[in-house]
Amino acid sequence: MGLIIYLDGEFVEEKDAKISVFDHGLLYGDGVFEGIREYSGKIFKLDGHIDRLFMSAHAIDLNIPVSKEQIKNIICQTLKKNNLMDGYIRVVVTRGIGDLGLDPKKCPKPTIFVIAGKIQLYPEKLYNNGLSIITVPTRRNLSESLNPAIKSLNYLNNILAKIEANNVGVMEGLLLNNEGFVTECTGENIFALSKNILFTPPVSAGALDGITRSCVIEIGQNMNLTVKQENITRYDLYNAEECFLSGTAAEIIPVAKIDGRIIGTGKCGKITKQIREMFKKVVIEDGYPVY
Ligand code: PXG
Repeated sequence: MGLIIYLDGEFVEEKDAKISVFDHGLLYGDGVFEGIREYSGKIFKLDGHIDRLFMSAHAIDLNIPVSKEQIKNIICQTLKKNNLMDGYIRVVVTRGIGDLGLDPKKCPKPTIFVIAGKIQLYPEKLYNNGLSIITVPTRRNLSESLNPAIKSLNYLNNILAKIEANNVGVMEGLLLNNEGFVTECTGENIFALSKNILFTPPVSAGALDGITRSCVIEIGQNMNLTVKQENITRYDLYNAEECFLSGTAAEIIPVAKIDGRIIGTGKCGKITKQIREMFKKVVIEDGYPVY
């Protein structure tokens, strides 16, 4: 049996969870989404994710027709219906059904669906050995064009970067902005450690204000590291002692190689390992109870 999906007010079987070919989420990538994790029956940073969903929607002038409390409730119900204690939740709100033109005014009712399932982006051994990544030719969208702070359904910028990484046999691509500063990877934020300073690009460089990123910043500060959100270059990354990526699905994963340059020891760094362990503790301590 497949998953039970929430779709526009109903819970339906996976095979029946279908949306219209006239939905502008599909026709134009016009919509927003969130990826959220549940650990041991508790949802990690649920309020942060819901707030970001509403901010993304507001930024594209999309009015989500249910309240934050209602969405939280829908998410919990979806997890329960699928008997999930450790799940990955995808919440999607699209502009809804319109005509073949792109005008959102012609889409009266947003489509909402919630999928609760499982996710594993990277094989377990990479959490010790580290990822090999490359800088991709595609640049991050300009903030003035399509702000990367908006978690929209328009992920072609990221997908082009992923294709470029795939084409040379690595699993992740690093995107620079138009000025050549580091922004983020296709689905994770990036951190570098140098002389007890933890660096990550500012959101204004063209990065998502990642929930895991915020959590790592807090962990770093609690470990008495200096955390700086400032512009960094590829040179800074190549010469960092440690480097890792952060994201809801990937959690915290070390980077061993960038553009063929070995980073630090070429394995998971000591501080990265500590941050990862602290993160694992936080995710089971904190959280919104589902059951
Ligand atoms: N940057 C981007 C562009 C993301 O999409 C993150 C950073 C990490 O943010 P959070 O809030 O999760 O710490 C994301 C989120 C995938 C995939 O398949 C990744 C995301 C979303 C959907 C799919 O790699 N990452």
